[in-house]
Amino acid sequence: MIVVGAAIIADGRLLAAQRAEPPALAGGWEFPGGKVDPGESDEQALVRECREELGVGVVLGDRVGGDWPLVLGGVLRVWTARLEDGEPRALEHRELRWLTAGELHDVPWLPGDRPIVDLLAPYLD
Ligand code: 9L3
Ligand code: MG
Repeated sequence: MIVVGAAIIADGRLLAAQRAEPPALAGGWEFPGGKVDPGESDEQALVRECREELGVGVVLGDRVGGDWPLVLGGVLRVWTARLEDGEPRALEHRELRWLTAGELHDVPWLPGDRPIVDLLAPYLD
């Protein structure tokens, strides 16, 4: 399973999203995104997921690292992103937070997402 996630950055802050489900992951924080569907590119899937989950259009930037293993199986692929239209809303998440560089570890990231967070500090200057 390939899962894609967006590190959305605006005004020097990173968007973190708190999962609402499944019970094993609820309460953990993640890069918004989801599974790549058959016939979709990774990038197409990520743009679609940001529209579905947050109600925004995004423009993708750099790939952040490679294939990051997920605890429940599969790999996570992450891109930086900037907002093209709309303001993110928690349409499927429990809560959203914009984190400054100094706040990056103030939320309990999902284990699969946590190692990626440190690679984003240079983008928040
Ligand atoms: N997952 C982990 N970190 C992320 C995302 C977007 C997803 N940043 C995990 C949680 C689920 C699986 O990948 O087990 C599929 O995600 P989704 O389609 O339920 O969002
Ligand atoms: Mg999702």
